[in-house]
Amino acid sequence: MSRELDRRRLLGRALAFGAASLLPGCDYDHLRHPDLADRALTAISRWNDRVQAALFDPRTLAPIYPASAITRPPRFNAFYDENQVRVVDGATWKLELSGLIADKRPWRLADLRAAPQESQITRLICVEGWRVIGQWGGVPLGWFLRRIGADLRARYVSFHCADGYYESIDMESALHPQTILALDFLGKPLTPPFGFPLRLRIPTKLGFKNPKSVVALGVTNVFPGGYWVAQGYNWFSGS
Ligand SMILES: Nc1nc2c(c(=O)[nH]1)N[C@H]1C(S)=C(S)[C@@H](COP(=O)(O)O)O[C@H]1N2
Ligand SMILES: [Mo]
Repeated sequence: MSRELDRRRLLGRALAFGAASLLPGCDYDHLRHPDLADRALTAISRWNDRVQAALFDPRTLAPIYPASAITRPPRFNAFYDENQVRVVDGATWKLELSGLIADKRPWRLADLRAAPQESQITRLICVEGWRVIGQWGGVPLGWFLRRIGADLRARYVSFHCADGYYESIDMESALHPQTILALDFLGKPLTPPFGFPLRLRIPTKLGFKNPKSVVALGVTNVFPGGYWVAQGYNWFSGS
């Protein structure tokens, strides 16, 4: 068995194990001992995070697709309905910076537009059981973190959104070449439902780790968690 296959099998098992801890409505003993079971499952999930982080190879690229494979129309998802999306004003919007960063001056949209841009046609997978292929363009997060003098040895990069959503990723995934601060979808500025003016686009992780309408970015060694992680989803959530 090749090293790559070996890695994939192990990863598959780690993911399956993680997924099993999320099965809803099962008549397990944990229904009678919710606290104990919750703590055990959280411990398993955190162990799972460590296994996934150890298996993550920052050189492995997520699959890329031809333009003909793009899903039209795109599919919206959030913890509310599309007609409840709050519209961010691009003219006054700022990306606030905090934590282990040398230059914490906020970035405006024009500053980000002037930075190097990357475009990718990749797949977004939602834990609800659907997937879409889209084309996102924007500033590589690794470039951005270096530019602001982020401590690249820190463990986490966190994101806060206009709608109160929040997420965080490990530094290695943040520095992955396909991880971008996306400004564009199909070559045009993101629309409000899909994360205007800026969303994280990280094709090596599940959909919920792609926060939309980001307003603040932090670099930290203190585990920041995330909206769905707080509901019991696995944090690393590679895809
Ligand atoms: N701000 C914000 N970002 C978010 C969410 C959210 O509720 N609010 N939902 C996440 C989930 S669960 C998914 S699957 C993707 C969906 O992205 P899409 O609307 O581009 O398909 O956005 C993620 N980012
Ligand atoms: Mo999702």
